[in-house]
Parts: sequence; C-alpha cells; structure tokens
Amino acid sequence: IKHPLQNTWSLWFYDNDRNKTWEENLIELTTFDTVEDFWRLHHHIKQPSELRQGHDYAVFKQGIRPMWEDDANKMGGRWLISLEKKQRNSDLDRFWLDVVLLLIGENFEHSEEICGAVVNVRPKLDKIAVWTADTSKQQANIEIGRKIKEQLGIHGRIGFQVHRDTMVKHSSATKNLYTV
Ligand code: M7G
Repeated sequence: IKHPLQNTWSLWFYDNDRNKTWEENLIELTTFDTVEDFWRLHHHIKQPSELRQGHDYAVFKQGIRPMWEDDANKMGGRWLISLEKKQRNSDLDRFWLDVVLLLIGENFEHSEEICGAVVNVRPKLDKIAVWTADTSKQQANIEIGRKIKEQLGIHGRIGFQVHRDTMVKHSSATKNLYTV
C-alpha cells in the first residue's frame, strides 16, 4: 500500500529552446500523489546540479501552471533563495529536495497558501523559490519563509518578492515585501 500525499503534484521542466517562447518551453513531465511515487521519480531524474544551465524544474500543485499568469499565482509572490556558484555542488540538490519535501509533506501551518517551488539553474546565481498565492497574507507568508530558512539551515536573510514586481524588473533589482 502506498502512502498518499495530501495533494497531487506536477513536475515541470523548462527547456530553454531558443526557437520557442518561454511558455512553449514549459513541459509538464508527470504527476505524483504518493510518497513512494515521489521517491521513485526523484531517483529516476537528474538532480538540479546535473541540469544544463538555463534549465528549470518546478513542482506545483496539480492544476497550477508555474507561471505568474496562472490564476493561482497572479496575486502571489515568492520566497527566493539565491545560491552562489560554489553552492551548486554543496547545497543546490539538498536545498531543492528539502524544499520539495516541505511542500509535499504539507509541513506549513498555511500549506493552503503554497502554490509550488521552482529551481533555476543559471550561469551566475542558481535560484530556488517557493511560490505562494497571496502576497497580502503577511502572517502566512512569514511563517512559510521562516520554515524554509529553518529547514534549510540558512543563516542569512531571505526575501519575499511580489510576482507583479518581478514581472517588470530584473529579479536582482526587485524589492522585498517581507524578509526573514
Ligand atoms: P527566470 O527564468 O525566472 O530567471 O526569468 P532568470 O532571469 O534568472 O533566467 C527569465 C525570463 O523568463 C523572464 O524575464 C521572463 O521573460 C520569462 N519568465 C519567467 N517566468 C517565471 C515567467 C512567467 O511566469 N511568465 C512569463 N510569461 N514569462 C516568464
């Protein structure tokens, strides 16, 4: 007997093909809704550090596309963790696994505010982000941010950015609505 998760989750891959639009490059690879299926998938696919630069994974609740424009995300934002290049070997895969386990294990008081998580593998800074649904829910968002920091063992501060700001600015210039 498999152990069911509270939600069904989709794994997405971003392919970075120059001949396609950003949206066309997003591929929903599979869905999973049990602990066992998650681990089987995890062992079967490349780890983020093994992806080519420019590629992403996203894990979102089924029915939510990992884009700002989705109804579930359009009022939302993200807790952003930027990783220095040297952390790709030491932290990237571990952080990503821990974040995904936090999500699928519904380890937040306000799990209903969670939309999903993204990992961007990039030449400069790799990024991991947890996307939440409603930027106005301060208490819920801060609880989620604190939990992420605690789980990953991050000592520095992390910031929460509004998607509507990220959309119009380069991410490094986007101001934080919350920090923990
Ligand atoms: P990124 O891949 O999130 O980060 O955004 P990066 O700058 O480190 O590579 C790169 C570009 O992808 C953005 O400037 C947008 O053009 C596009 N893009 C990213 N996201 C998350 C979205 C989205 O949700 N919707 C749309 N339409 N474009 C996006």
